[in-house]
Amino acid sequence: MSARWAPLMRQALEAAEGGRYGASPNPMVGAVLLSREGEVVSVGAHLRCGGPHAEVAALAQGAERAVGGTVVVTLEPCVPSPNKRTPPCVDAILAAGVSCVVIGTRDPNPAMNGRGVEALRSAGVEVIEGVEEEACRALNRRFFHWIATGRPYVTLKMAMTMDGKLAARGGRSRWITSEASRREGYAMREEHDALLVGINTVLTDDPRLVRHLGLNPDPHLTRVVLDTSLRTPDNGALLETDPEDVVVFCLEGAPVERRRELERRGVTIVEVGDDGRDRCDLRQVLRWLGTHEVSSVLVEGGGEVHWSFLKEGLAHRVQAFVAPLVLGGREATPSVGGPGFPSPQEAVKLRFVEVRCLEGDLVLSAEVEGV
Ligand code: AOF
Ligand code: ZN
Repeated sequence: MSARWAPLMRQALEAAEGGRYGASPNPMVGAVLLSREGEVVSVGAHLRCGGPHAEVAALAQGAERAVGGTVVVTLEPCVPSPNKRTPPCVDAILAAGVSCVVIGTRDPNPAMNGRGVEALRSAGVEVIEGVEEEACRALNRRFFHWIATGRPYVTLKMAMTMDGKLAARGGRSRWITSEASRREGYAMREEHDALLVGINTVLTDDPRLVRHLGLNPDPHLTRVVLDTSLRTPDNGALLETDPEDVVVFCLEGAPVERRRELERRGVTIVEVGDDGRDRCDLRQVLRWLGTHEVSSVLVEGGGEVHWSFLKEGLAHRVQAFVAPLVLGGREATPSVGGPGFPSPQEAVKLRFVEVRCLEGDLVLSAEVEGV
């Protein structure tokens, strides 16, 4: 039974990719509409948060052939809920006279979870569930995590030498990896809701942290700095463009006049508790971001920040761009700093999910185990 639907679900999954850069914090969703005779009528995707959902996009292109037809969709169709931006898909499916809906996975959003399936069945629509379920869940790993925990999914991005250094003694890091690696790193920015760095990175690199590839229809990107005592300079590159997209987390007792100055520039300052080591409590940071529609965060260093996320079990994925260089040096910046773990048994365990060559560099992607 499911064998018949699997290729169509894969087609819907492919269509869902259209939302990779624009759908967030909504999930990526794809849908295929089949006529009563089983022919593919149209394909739709949820391309942009606030735009039409995948099912609605597919129906809009072939409503006249939808009667008695089938919708194959990667995620359970949505039902009415108070905070929604668009009309519910279940209503559109019923209005179109579709008689069967094939679903990849249920929507973990508590406003939906199972209600879409129930609403369709009680209206007499046949519902087939669980086709290519694993792939449909994997597609929206970040959304699933955010909806379930209220905290964003965290990816650490590191550009390092083969001996694991982010910068040479003295702090110089431009450029370790190839242009292709850097471009791929910029593309990662376009598919995350926020970028995060530590104050040391701001002070050493003076980064702009902007999106400039134009892949995401929304040029605005929340840029986050962990800055316990508000040392973020107000004449740096970070505040040159869209300072109102910048959020700086600090500790209680940070200088009031610095706070006023940054707020005057439009920066949001959020005070959080300390983590016991005079650093910002990352759980509070992530909770704040999660409640402000940030479903995914790309952490771009430095080494101390990477350590904090890994040590606290708050990083989910690590992506390393490894250049064929050796910097060496006891004082060079390690990709992960902090005091380190005392033994390999206590180390953070990863699982490699991809290894690639990219213009002379290696790209290593790993998932953190047990988070
Ligand atoms: C679907 N098809 O293509 C998507 C769904 O604010 P709204 O109206 O865009 O609704 C957002 C919620 O709808 C989102 O949190 C998720 O539960 C669901 N996403 N559902 O039937 C789609 N993107
Ligand atoms: Zn919907």
